Amino acid sequence: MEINLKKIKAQALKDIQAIKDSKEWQKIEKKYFSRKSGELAKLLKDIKDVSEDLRPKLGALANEIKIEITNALAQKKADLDLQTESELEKDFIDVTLEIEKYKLGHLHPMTQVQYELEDIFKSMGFMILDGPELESDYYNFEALNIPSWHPARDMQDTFFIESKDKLVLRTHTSPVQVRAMQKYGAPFRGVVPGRCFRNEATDASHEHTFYQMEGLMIDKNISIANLIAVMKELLKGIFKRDVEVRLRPGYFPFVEPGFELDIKCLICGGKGCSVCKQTGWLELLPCGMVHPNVLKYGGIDPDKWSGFAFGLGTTRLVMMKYGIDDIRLLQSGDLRFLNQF
Ligand code: FA5
Repeated sequence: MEINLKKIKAQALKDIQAIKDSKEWQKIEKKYFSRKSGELAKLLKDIKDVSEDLRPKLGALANEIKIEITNALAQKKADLDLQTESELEKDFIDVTLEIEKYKLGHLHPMTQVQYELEDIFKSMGFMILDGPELESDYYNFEALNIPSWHPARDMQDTFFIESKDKLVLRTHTSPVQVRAMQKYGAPFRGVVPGRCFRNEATDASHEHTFYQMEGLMIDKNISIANLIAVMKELLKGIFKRDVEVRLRPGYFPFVEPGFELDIKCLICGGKGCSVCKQTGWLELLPCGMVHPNVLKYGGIDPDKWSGFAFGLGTTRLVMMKYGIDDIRLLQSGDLRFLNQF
């Protein structure tokens, strides 16, 4: 038996040395270690039949040889950088498997409508302007003919910022009127899309943060007829159908005369609902002829030039365009709502 063990060892080491690839490696491993037919396994089984006095010596020798062959096999595997079938299976990557596709987002309905409005106004020769959201008290109120003592300040409940420069979160986009006049002078045509803030008790049509688009046109002999023509062009471009509007007098210290352009509520068709506060009409587009004082603040001579201005409530326009019955949905970040646009 001792001779047999030594023969197996010699043969095994020879076999192992001759291995060239993973297939051969596995064949040799099976030849010696297979539980049923492996040569070492068979011999180890036979040890239990030898006499008791020889058994410990032979057992120890068999174990030593087993370890030597195991080490030689492991060394060969490392030398050839081989992987067994089960290892290969573990590393297998199915490159044909479908991965989850990227879900492309889209523009928020507010942004979509803002871009549409910009296109409409660009086609009429208006430039697109920007202005600061954190605005000075001067541009937000003073330069718009609303001095600090004026009761009209109550019309727009404001977030004041504690600062020596008297800053406010702008309550409307109108401050850019005077900024634009100072920068570009007359004649001028421009719109200012942007975010505004008010200290509001929110409801179906009022948010603390909402969007407006200011419009300003200054030239020689500008009249209310020009104002109405531009408003009609704007509503036709956005709604792509006839919508009923009404013009009524409205008070804003920075226009004279001033108007409110209301749109018949498209949510209830004019019957009355929570969005139009049961009136059937929704205040959408305050406007008017620029007050001479405001032209002066902008450095423009009111005896030579005149102009109109408007402050479109873009968030409410979006509600009317898409039939949204609660303004708060627009800033909710709820994908079930947003994915509909
Ligand atoms: C103004 O803000 C004036 N600056 C508009 C203006 C500009 C008048 C130029 C004349 C000339 P008013 O406070 O009405 O006006 O707001 C204008 C529009 O903004 C409203 O018609 C409404 O559509 C929208 N709006 C006002 N407050 C809110 C609010 N809390 N939530 C949503 N939309 C609002």
